[in-house]
Amino acid sequence: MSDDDLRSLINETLVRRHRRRGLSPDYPVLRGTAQNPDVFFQSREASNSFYRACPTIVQDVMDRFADRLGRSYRLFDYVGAPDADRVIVMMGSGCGAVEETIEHLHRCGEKVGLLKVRLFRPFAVDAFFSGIPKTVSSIAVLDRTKEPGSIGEPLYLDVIAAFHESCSLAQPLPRIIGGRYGLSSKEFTPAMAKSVFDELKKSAPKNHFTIGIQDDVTHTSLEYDPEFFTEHPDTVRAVLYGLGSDGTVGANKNSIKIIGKRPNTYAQGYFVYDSKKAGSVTVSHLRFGPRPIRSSYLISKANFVACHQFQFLERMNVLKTAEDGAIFLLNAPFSSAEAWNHLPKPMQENILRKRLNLYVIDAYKVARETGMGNRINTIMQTCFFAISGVLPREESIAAIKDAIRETYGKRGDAVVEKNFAAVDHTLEQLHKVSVPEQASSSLPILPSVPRQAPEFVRNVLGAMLAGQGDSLPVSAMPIDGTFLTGTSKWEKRNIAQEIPVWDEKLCIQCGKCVLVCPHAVIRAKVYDAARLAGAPPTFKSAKPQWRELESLRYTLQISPEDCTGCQLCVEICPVKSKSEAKHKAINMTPQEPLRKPESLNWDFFAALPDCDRGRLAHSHVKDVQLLEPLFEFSGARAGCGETPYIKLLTQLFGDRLLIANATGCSSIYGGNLPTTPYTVNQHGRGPAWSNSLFEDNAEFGLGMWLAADKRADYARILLARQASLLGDKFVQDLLTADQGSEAGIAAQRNRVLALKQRLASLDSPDAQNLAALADSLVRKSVWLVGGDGWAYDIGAGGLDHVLGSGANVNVLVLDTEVYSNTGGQMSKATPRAAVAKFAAGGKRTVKKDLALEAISYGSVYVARVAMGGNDTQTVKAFLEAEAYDGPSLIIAYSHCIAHGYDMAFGMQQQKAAVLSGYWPLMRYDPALRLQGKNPFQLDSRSPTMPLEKYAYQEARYSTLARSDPQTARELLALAQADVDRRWKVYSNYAESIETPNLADPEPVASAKDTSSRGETK
Ligand SMILES: Cc1ncc(C[n+]2csc(CCOP(=O)(O)OP(=O)(O)O)c2C)c(N)n1
Ligand code: SF4
Ligand code: SF4
Repeated sequence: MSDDDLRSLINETLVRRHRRRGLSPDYPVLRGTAQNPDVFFQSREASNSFYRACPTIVQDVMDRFADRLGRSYRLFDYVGAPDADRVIVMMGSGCGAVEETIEHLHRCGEKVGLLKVRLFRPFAVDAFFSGIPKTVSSIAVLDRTKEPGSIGEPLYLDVIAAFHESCSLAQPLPRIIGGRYGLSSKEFTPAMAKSVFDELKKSAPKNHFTIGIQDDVTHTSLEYDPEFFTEHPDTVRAVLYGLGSDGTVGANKNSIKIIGKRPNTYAQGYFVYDSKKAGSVTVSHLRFGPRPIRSSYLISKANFVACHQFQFLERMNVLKTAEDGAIFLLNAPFSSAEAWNHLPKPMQENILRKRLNLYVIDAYKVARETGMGNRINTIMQTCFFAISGVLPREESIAAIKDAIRETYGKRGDAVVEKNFAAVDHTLEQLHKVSVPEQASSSLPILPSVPRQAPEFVRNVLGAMLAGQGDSLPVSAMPIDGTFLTGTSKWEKRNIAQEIPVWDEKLCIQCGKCVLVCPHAVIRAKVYDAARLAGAPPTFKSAKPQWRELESLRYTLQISPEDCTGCQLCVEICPVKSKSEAKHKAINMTPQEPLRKPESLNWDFFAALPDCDRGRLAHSHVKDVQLLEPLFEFSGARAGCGETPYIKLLTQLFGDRLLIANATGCSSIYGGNLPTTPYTVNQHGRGPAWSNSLFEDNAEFGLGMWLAADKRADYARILLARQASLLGDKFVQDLLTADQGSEAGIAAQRNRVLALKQRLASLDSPDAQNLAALADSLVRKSVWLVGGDGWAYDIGAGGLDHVLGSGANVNVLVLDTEVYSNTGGQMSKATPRAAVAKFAAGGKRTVKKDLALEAISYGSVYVARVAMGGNDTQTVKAFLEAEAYDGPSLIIAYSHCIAHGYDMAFGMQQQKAAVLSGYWPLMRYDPALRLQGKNPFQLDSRSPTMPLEKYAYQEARYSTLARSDPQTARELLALAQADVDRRWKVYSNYAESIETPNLADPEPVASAKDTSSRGETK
C-alpha cells in the first residue's frame, strides 16, 4: 500500500478541522475541567452521537479501501456455509486456524461458519446480525482473554446482549456459549477449532469452556485430537532449531524475504523463543507454498527439520514434528561418516522409522576455516536452500549471495568475500548420510533435569525445559504464582565452546575472576586439607594465600556446563606467565574434553563446606570470593554487566535480602520460568524476590520495607509485653541487639532460635503471634533493583518519592544507559553523542546526573560505582549503603551488549570510563556529615584519558563517527565538555568542607519518623 493509497482514505478537511480544535492562545479555550455531580453525567452523554456514527464511518473507509486496493473488509466478515448450523464468533489472528478448519469440514459435509469481528467497539448490532446466517442454531464466542470474576469474557457478553436486545420473544434464540483460548499467545490450532465445532453439536455444550489446555481442577477444558491436520500437502513446512545467539532466526527471516519476493510464492514465519538472553533455544517455523497461507499456528508435521546445535540432541526430541520421509539437516561436530554413531538411540530409531533423509555438516568447522569465527547462520541457510528444494538450487545460492552483498557490503569487500567463501565451502561439505538399517547407538536422550532434582523441578520445570510446558495441566501450577528458588542449578545449558581452566601455580588468589563472573560459574573455597581424600583425579588445589588460613587448601573451580564462555574472568585476571606468552592464571580451553572431568570436579567442590563468614573481611575483594553467592547460573547474556552486581549483593546480604525488582533485563534473568537463579544457603535462607511494574518499583519496594518494618515493630511490642514470661534480660538483649555486623546478626539469629524454643511451651495468642513473627527480629535488607529506564525515566517520580521518604531502603540502579531488555532504546541515562534507538543521529542532550539529584536531599547515601574501574570501591559502597540507616542509592555502571563491543572486554571498558572521567567514582555518606566530615568522597583520580579514547571503543559512539562525522565531532566535543564540567562540580564538592545542601541535619532521624510515612497519598 503506497502513501498515496493511504492519503486517499484521509479526509484533509477533517484533519484541518481537528487541528483547528487544538489548544492555542490565538483562540483560547479550556479543557479538562473538574466537573461536579451537577453536570458530569450530562457531559458523559454529550458525546454519544460520535459513538453512534463511528461504525458507519469505519465501514465507509473500508469500502473506499476495497475500491482502491481490491481488499474488502466489513465490520463483521462471515466465511463458511451460507446455511451453517454452527458458527464461531471471534476476532484476531486465530481466525486463520478456524477458516482452515471450516474448509476441511466443508469437504466432509459439515455446515459450519466463522464470523470475524473487525470492529469490536462500538459494537454495531445491525452489522453483526447481517453477518450471521439465519440458519444458525448454536454459536461459540471465543475470547483471547480472561476476566476473573466476570460472567463471561467481553466479546461473549456483547454477543449475548446483541441477541437479547434484538430477537423477539417469538423467535427462538440460538444456543450461545463462550470460551477462552490462546492466552499469552498460546497455540490455537485447527484441531482446537474442530473441537469447538464438535462441542456445538452436543445437546448440552459446555459453557465458559477453555480450549488448548487441560484444566483438571475446575474442568473447563474441551478435549481435542492433536492429530487432526488440515494443511495442504504442497506446502513446505520447515522447523529449525537454533541457539538464541547463533543467528538462526535472522537467517530464517532473510530466507523468507528471498522466497517471498518470487511471484506466486507465499511465505510465512513464526519464531518461538524463551526469554533467556543466553543459551535460549529458538525454534523457527517456516511455511512456503504456491497458495496463500492461512495457518496461524505452529507446524506440527514438518517435511524439513534442521538442528543447528548438536548438543540439543542430548535432551530434546527435535524430530518430534518430522513427518515420514522428511529431510533432517544436522550441524554436527563430526564427519558425515561418524555423525550417525553419535546420535542418541531414540533418535536413530526415529530416523529409521520415519525414513528420514539425513544430511550432516560441521558448520562450526566451515565457519572456522572460512574466517567466520563462530558465525554459522549463513552456512546453515545455504544448506537449507541446497536441500529443501524450495527454490532451484542455483537461484537460491545467487539470492543468498545478493543478500550477503546487501548486508555486509558496507563493511568492505573482504567481509563479503569471506561470506561468499563460506557459502561455496558449505556446498562442498554438506553430505547426505547413508543411514544403516538398524540403530546402533546406546546413548539415551537424557531427562531435561537430573533424576535427583526435587519432584516439582523434575515434573513441572523439567517438562517446561523439555518444551512440553503446553501439556502441563492446570493442577501442576502453583495457585498463587509462588515458585521455588534455587532451580537454575538443575538446568545445564552447556553452551560454551570454551571454558576457563585454572593454573593453580600461577594464580595469586585475588578473587577478581570470581567477582566479575556474571553467572557465578567460577567459585573459590578454602577448606580442610583432609577433605581432599576422595577428590576426583583432576581436582586441583593450592595453599591459600591468606596468612590466617594457611593450614587449609584453596580451590578455584568452574562449573563447565553452566559457563557461557564469555571470557570476562580471563580478561580480568591480572597474572600473566613470564615464560609462556598469553598464558594467564586462567585460560580459555575447548569445553568438550573437559566437560565430564570438570563436572565431577564441580560436584565434589559443591559438596565442600563454605568458609565461616565471620572469619572473612567482607570489604576485601579477596575475601568476597569466599562468600557463597545466592544468585547463580542466570539466563543473562554471556558477559552481562548487570549480574556481577546482583551476585555481589547476594554474597554480602543474601540470607536476609528482600528484592523488589523493576521490569527489565534483571526481572527476566532474575525471575523468568522455567528455572530461576536466586537460591538458598545450607540453612535454607536466601533472597526473597518479587517483580513489579516498570513504572512503580520504587513504591513497590517501599511497601515491602514498610511491611517488614511493621512486622518487626509488632514483634518488638509482643516481646516487651511478654518480657516477664520470657525473661527480662533475654528480651532486653533481643530488643537492643547491635546488628551492624555479620557477627551481630549471627548472634541475633541465635537469640531468635532460643526465643522460638521458649515460645513453643506457651500457647497464649501473644506467644503464637510472636512465634510467627520472631524471624522479623533479625534485620532485613530491602533492595529496590532495576535499570536506568526505570530509575531515570519511567519510575523516576516514585524513586524520588522513596528517596525523599527517609525509609531504610537501598536502591541499586543497573545503569546500562539504555532500555536493554527491549532492544536498546534511549533513556535519560543515555550519554550525549551515543547512538541508541530513538536517538539514531546521536543523543543531543546530556545524561541526567541521578547522583546529584539524590545528594540534594542531604540524607540519602549515594554512590557511583563501576566494578571494572575499582572493585574495592564497589564492595565498600555496597556495605556502606546497606549499613546506612536511611535511603541509599547505588548507581552501577553496567556494560551491555547494546554498547556494541565484545563483552569479554566489559570490565576494561568500565575502567576506561573511569579513567576518562566519564564515570567518576564517588560516595556521599550522610553519616560522615554527622561526624562533622565532608560526606562527598571522590574515589577516582583526575581524568587521564580523553573521552574519545574510551567512547570510540564502542559502536554506539563510533557508528555515528562513520555515518555522520561532522555531527559526531560536534557531539563528542559537547560530551567532553559534559565530562569536564561534571568533574569540576564533583571536585568542588569533594574539596568543600560543607556540601551545598544541609537541609536535613538528622538523616537517620527521618528514617525513624514513622508519622511522616503515612503521608503517601
Ligand atoms: C509501562 C511499561 N512500558 C514499557 C514496558 C516494556 N519494557 C519492559 S522492560 C523495558 C526496559 C527496561 O529498561 P531498563 O529499566 O533500563 O532496564 P534494563 O533492561 O536496561 O536492565 C521496557 C520498555 C513495560 N514493561 N512497562
Ligand atoms: S567464561 Fe564467563 S561465565 Fe564462564 S566462568 Fe568465565 S566469567 Fe564465568
Ligand atoms: S583473577 Fe586470576 S589470579 Fe585472580 S584468582 Fe582468578 S585466576 Fe587467580
